Amino acid sequence: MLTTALKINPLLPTMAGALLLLSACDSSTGGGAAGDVDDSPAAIALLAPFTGFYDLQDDWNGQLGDEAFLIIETPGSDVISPASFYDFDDISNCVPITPSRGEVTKEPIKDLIFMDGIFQFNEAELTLSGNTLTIEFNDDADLDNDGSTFDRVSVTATKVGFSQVSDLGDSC
Ligand SMILES: [Ca+2]
Repeated sequence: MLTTALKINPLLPTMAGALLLLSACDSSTGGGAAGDVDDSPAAIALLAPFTGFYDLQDDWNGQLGDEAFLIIETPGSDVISPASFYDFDDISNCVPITPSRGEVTKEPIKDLIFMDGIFQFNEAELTLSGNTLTIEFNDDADLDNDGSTFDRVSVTATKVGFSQVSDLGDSC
């Protein structure tokens, strides 16, 4: 399975390496490793539950049958969780090789979780309830079709038991 993944996705070795590195960091934080910021361990503890693979509802962007996936990685010692957004190609039935990349962080003062850098979700705030992730963002593309691009909308995604990009499907 790994051989196939390496063949279809040249990004995977880098990603696997990064995940290994993050796992290594993860085990050391159990001992209360000091961060640059006093509240780093608390912030990492808030970010950690968001780690995972999320399947967005089929009509997340107002189009039935348009599936997408969001991957949030384990937060690093820099208190940032890298995020990748894969808008599944429902016509060719494949996963784009290059995702939209961003990062998930804790708001400096409040216990809010933000996601930046993924253009589909401008100024996004994330909340998690069980396995359901809610992404609230500025409706720049008028996904709710109310004629306004100045409103906030939200979509939900369900955490799924995937562990690598190749689990999402064949690469385009
Ligand atoms: Ca709107």
